[in-house]
Amino acid sequence: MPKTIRTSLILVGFVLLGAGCLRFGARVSPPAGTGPAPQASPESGVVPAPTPAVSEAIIEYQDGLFNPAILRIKAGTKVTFKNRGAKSVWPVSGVHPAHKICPGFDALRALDKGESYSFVFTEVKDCPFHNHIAPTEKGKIEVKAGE
Ligand SMILES: [Cu+2]
Repeated sequence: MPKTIRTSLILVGFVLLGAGCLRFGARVSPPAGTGPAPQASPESGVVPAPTPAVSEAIIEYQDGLFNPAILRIKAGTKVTFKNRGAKSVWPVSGVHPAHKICPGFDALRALDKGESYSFVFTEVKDCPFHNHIAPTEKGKIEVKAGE
């Protein structure tokens, strides 16, 4: 029965074609930028240069208080103010109302609950800060020389 044989061959052909597609599909590499960056394996003896650690510190604000109220950091540290409470906070450099001691350190608006503001302190100096919408709520960031 040549017709049956031909039909069988066609079916086998489709099956093989399908298997080939699956194998090919499994080998397709992810688009550039989505996978992990290639790294040298420890066996190769090539150790990738360590990326400089970005220092970060957090000051939480809740119910009129900054925690910590006094923070000592090294120059280059990123400080993030996080509002944990229902009351709004506007972190800004002292002294109210001029805010000129640490230029650029100003959230520029009030942060509601759950919002945050970050600033990188690069200059070695003391940066007193306050809540601009309640200027009696204060704290200080002491920026020391890095290593
Ligand atoms: Cu102010």
